Amino acid sequence: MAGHLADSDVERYANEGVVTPLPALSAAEAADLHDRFCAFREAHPEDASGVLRTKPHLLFPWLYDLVRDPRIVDAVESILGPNLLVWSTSFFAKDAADPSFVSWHQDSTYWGLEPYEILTAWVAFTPSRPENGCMRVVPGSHRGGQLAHRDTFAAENLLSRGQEVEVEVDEADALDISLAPGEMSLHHVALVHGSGANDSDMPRVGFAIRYIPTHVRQLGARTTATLARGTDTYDHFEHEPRPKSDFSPEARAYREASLAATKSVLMRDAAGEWAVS
Ligand SMILES: O=C(O)CCC(=O)C(=O)O
Repeated sequence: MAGHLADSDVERYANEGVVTPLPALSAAEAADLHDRFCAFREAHPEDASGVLRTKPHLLFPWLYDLVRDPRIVDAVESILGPNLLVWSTSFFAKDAADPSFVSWHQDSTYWGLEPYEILTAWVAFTPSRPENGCMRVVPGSHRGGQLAHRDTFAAENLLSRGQEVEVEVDEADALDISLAPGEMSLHHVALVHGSGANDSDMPRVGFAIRYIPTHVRQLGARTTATLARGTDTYDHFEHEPRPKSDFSPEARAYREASLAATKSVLMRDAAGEWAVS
């Protein structure tokens, strides 16, 4: 399983802004997590899209435990160091024959975090391949700095503002992040990435975990984060509690309050509505 990265992977991350594929969980664990995800969606169809898109680890103990799983956090520590917070989590789910897509973008654009020592561990709960709309990245693009973006609020776009880079991305430069269930990729916050529709008969579900070292700051608001490892001497974020049971009223109330602050940062200056919660 992944664990600490080899020096060659750390170097690859520095040069390309991505390391993939890394083994994180067994296929059986990924299948069990996918079953839980599907069971919640079936039981709560009216809540599911919002709840699962933003900080679901505050609602489900099994997701809270996943973001602190040493098989994932060891790999993250190799890049970001020993004191780590989870700033956010999101499911990126596409059903079979689903037109949903993710436009080319950099995560750094609206997150209001500084410095850009931020990475995403994208954990595959199902196979994620070109035919079902796997994530695609432009290796090395994180070294080009922050690019201008425009908001589209396109209906099928899974991003909160439908944001996309204003420069043309040459598809020939893109790398498909093909993952088997239980594998993960790590990508830098300024890496240009996106994904296409799912034209297959197989769902595609990934769980994105956003890690930061404790010295990273949130500009514009005091928000909350989960301590994944080590100690936090900076106190830039209120630490989030582990939910006691699935989707409990206490956990839902805590998450709502947490999102209110985050929303004020993510949607500042936006022309449209908050789309993911
Ligand atoms: O899952 C996808 O297709 C895109 C994921 C993404 O944009 C992200 O993790 O930042």
